[in-house]
Formats: sequence, C-alpha cells, structure tokens
Amino acid sequence: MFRLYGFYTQNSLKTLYVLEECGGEYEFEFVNLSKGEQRSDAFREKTPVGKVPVLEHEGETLFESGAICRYVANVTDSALYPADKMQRAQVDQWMDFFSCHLGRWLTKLYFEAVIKPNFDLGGPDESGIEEAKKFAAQQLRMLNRLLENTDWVANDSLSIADLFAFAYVEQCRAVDFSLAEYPNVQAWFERIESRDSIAKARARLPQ
Ligand SMILES: N[C@@H](CCC(=O)N[C@@H](CS)C(=O)NCC(=O)O)C(=O)O
Repeated sequence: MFRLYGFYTQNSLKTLYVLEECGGEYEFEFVNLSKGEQRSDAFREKTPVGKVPVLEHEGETLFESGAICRYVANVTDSALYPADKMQRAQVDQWMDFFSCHLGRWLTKLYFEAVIKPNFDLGGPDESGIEEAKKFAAQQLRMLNRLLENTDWVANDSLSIADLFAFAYVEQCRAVDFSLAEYPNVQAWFERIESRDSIAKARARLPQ
C-alpha cells in the first residue's frame, strides 16, 4: 500500500494520475499548502525539502514527482514504464523535457495567475508572463507537430510521460491559455482526460 501526500497542483496530480493508471493501491493525505501544513514538523520529518508530493512505501519516503511516478510504475510492473531500456529512456527523455521546458513555462503562468493571488505573494511579473507565454506557445507548437503522427508522446503508446505532461498542460485551463491553435495537443489532452484514472484521481482531492 502506498501513501501519497499532496495538494491540488500539477506535481501532486501527476503522481495521482500515475497511481490510478498503474492500479497502485494507495491512501491519499491532503496537505493544505494554503494553511502552511507543509511546514509542520511532522511533514518535515517525511521530506527535507518541505514540498508535495511525497510518497511513503514500505517505511521509506520519496519526494520529486518524476521519481515518484517512475517508482510507482516500477513497483506495479506497469507497461506505462516499459522494461525495454531504449523505450524506457524515451519515456524519461520526455518527462525531463516537460519538466524543463513546456511544464516550466506553464507552471510560471499558473504561479502568476493562481498561486500568487491566492497565497498573497505580490503583484504580477509582467515581463515573466510574456516570456512564459512566448516559450509555452513555442513548446506547444513542437508538441502539436509531434502528435501529428502518433497518439502518445513516447513509443507510440500511453506511458507515464503522457500523464506527467497532461498535468502540466491541464494548467492551461486555469490560466486561460487556449489550446485551439494546437489541435493535436487538444485531441491528445481529451484522450487522456476521458480515461477513468483521471476522474478517479481528481475525486481523491477535497472538492
Ligand atoms: N520538483 C518538485 C516540485 C514540488 C513543488 O514545487 N511542490 C509545490 C506544490 S506544486 C509545494 O509543495 N510548494 C510548497 C512550498 O514550497 O512551500 C516535484 O516535481 O515534485
């Protein structure tokens, strides 16, 4: 049995989606970041970095959403993280890419539009927003081209890289960043969103 500690945001969502899709049995514990619960002594004992998500399994803890997604897929022997070394590296490649590029820019937009006002973290960084919009659009064009010839980002089959990227792209909604110009990305997004795992994962969060 896994135990996941998380919040409403993309890094926790990635791990919830992967747990559901891999069929991992888990308990979910909501850590209310708006109440500063990540700074409690009890939570700090689980992770030195004081951030969600955190996974507990067999008396050990893990932080970093990518590490958690890979670990869950490994432990559950899921085909979503293929055993073939090159195929696995292709999945890793896309996960790293999304963290460093598209995800980075969409997360900046989400931070500006949602986190800053809700957590009282000051006014908008206008030049940062413009930069993030420019690079997010560039990366979405690239993803749109990739998805012209395949339904999934790696190895022509659904993998943890799709669920990982989906959680980043999902932030477009909250920041009013339309996917209309990227029809292949929109179709990929809908393909993933229609899966039972996504609804089940979302239902674990306080409504
Ligand atoms: N690179 C980390 C990022 C984790 C992260 O930034 N978590 C945020 C929520 S999305 C958090 O816990 N923030 C609370 C804080 O920094 O106090 C991952 O992918 O898990």
